[in-house]
Amino acid sequence: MKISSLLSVSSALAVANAQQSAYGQCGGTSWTGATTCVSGYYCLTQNEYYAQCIPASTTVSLSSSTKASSSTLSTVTTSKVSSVSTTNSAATSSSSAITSFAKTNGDVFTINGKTEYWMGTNSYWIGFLTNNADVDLVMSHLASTGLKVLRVWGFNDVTSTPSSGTVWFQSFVTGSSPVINTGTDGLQRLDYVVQSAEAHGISLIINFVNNWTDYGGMAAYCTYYGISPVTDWYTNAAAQAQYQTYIAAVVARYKTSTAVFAWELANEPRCSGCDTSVITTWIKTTSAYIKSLDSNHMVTIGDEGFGLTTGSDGSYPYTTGPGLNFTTNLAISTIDFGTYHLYPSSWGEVDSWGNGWITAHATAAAAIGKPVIMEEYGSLTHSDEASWQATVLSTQTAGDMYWQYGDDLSTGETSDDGYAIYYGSTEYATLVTAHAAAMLAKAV
Ligand SMILES: *[C@@H]1O[C@H](CO)[C@@H](O)[C@H](O)[C@H]1NC(C)=O
Ligand SMILES: CC(=O)N[C@H]1CO[C@H](CO)[C@@H](O)[C@@H]1O
Repeated sequence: MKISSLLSVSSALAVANAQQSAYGQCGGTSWTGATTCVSGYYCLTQNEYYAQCIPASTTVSLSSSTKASSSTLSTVTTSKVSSVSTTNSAATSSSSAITSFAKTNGDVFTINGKTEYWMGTNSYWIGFLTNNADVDLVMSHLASTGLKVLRVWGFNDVTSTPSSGTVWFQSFVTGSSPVINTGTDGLQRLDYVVQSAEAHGISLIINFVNNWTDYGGMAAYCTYYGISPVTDWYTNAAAQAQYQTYIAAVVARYKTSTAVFAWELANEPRCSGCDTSVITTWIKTTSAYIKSLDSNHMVTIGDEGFGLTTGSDGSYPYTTGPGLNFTTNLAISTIDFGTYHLYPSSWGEVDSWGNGWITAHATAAAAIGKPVIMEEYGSLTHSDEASWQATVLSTQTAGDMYWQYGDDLSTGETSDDGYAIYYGSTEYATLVTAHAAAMLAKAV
């Protein structure tokens, strides 16, 4: 998911003075209709093609209205207390600890010796928390929910060095060499995430760079090395050398950890307007490089699943316009499984369109003989997620991971871009706890 575009909303909020109805389109390339929203809604830019009117109070109301009751809150408080007492135990192994490396098994996975379908979720922010008890709280909630895999940002690139207390992993400061921060505000924060995941029996997908500018991304490299356009990042020797240096630094830290489910090349790599061979070559080179460093762990791409002939309805996401060919990339021998994302409203589609997208990827991956996961998915209204989950269950989809996990930490509620589902909320019970159980119950 792209996060920064969602943060730019507050400025849009100030100018909203009319007209598009709730959830209607309000902007995007070649959009000629209303660009402001009815009262109570604001125009959220989802991407260059699409902006949508969403409730102005999303952040506040989703988190408060979906919180079930004070009894829920007391549950949270109780678990928070108990998790504080487990802080020390994160270092030691518990009965839930994972003792073997995750692997593929045909078109499903074996995790900790068990071959099963699973549900997971995403938390881009967990490696940036500075309080160990908060990390443990999240991990204990994931474990008690029955969620198996958590995807986290393994990058945090900055272009100026933040003051102490702000977490960053790699800096690109003009006039200085790039710095990989292994200090207490650096990769030691990710170390704690891995340590806590190990203790709680949670598997991690860790990625290395962002397509988007949130937390630096490819743009941070491009500014530093003077690369333009940014799509040249994939082929620029200096950028790729530093990217591999960063990968080597992260992989070296967790190479032997059984909590790492897979390494992931990037969050949502795209190369709009490029021949698909650009990204395919980059995937081949990078995944082979990671395998040369670490043969224990699986490697995946982190792409959105664009460029698919199987099941195509001809709509933009099925085309190679964003620079990717899903089947060609999944067939690369050093890629263990496929990923795709699902945000119909960001892509100008209706939510029900998602069922075909899920089926198409399951069919395409089965033909290649590798597992596929729906790695991120979200609907601002949460109204069609249950039907997507039913499609996941009825197709050969090895796992699904909703975007994004929400919780109540020592610093307050975690961030909500409109998609968050909070631990303890009524939506959490139906869309997360119940679906996680259904995935684990599905016969392999
Ligand atoms: C991906 O590449 C394969 C092999 O060249 C081709 O058959 C398929 O049509 C391509 N997919 C798209 C969406 O162009
Ligand atoms: C580095 C790079 O190519 N970033 C891309 C991320 O995706 C958007 C949308 O397609 C592109 O505009 C960026 O160029």
